[in-house]
Amino acid sequence: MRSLRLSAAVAAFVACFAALAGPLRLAVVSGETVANCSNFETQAGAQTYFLAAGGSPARAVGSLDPDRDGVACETLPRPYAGYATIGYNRKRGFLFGVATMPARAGGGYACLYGNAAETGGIRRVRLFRGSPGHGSRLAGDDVSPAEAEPGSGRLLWKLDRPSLPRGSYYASFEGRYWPHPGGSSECPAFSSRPTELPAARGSR
Ligand SMILES: [Ca+2]
Repeated sequence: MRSLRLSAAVAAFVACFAALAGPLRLAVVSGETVANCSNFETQAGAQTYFLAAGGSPARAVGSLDPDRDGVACETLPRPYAGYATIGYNRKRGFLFGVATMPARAGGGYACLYGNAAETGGIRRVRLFRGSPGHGSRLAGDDVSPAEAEPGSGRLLWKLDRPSLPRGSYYASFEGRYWPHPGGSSECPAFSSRPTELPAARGSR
């Protein structure tokens, strides 16, 4: 099992998302903090920690993602969050991305459907330039709906953008319709990690 130090940045990030993560218990072994799924009460809480710690299909972060699909602790209960990416096809001038959603223990995948308007609608994406909390939304950026692939548990989206300045961008998947006041959503909003994208041809 790999281990990692709980950096100040990760600790701050986890504190900010304490409501999502629920009580967090991380075992400390010889001064190092070990991440495993038993430390978390919800899948979304584990996913939040996983991303803050630099998790990806190439980095499992302790034992949070042994199957290396970028989704942490699929066996934990709701709420659920996925692993999202964003990219830019400079030659053809379009933004694109995919979100891998948690597999349910009983079969199928969590949170492929649902948006702020409809519980049964497909997830919607909004695109931002900058960093989360400080990003500016791209004009005309709604990709509604994203395409859900129930067989693979993925959400796909694509947006033509022939003009694009170089910069850091991220995709944010809208949370599902809140079922009742004060209730908890099974599918809260989640975002890709901000990713540096090249400028479009002829742009800077
Ligand atoms: Ca996984």
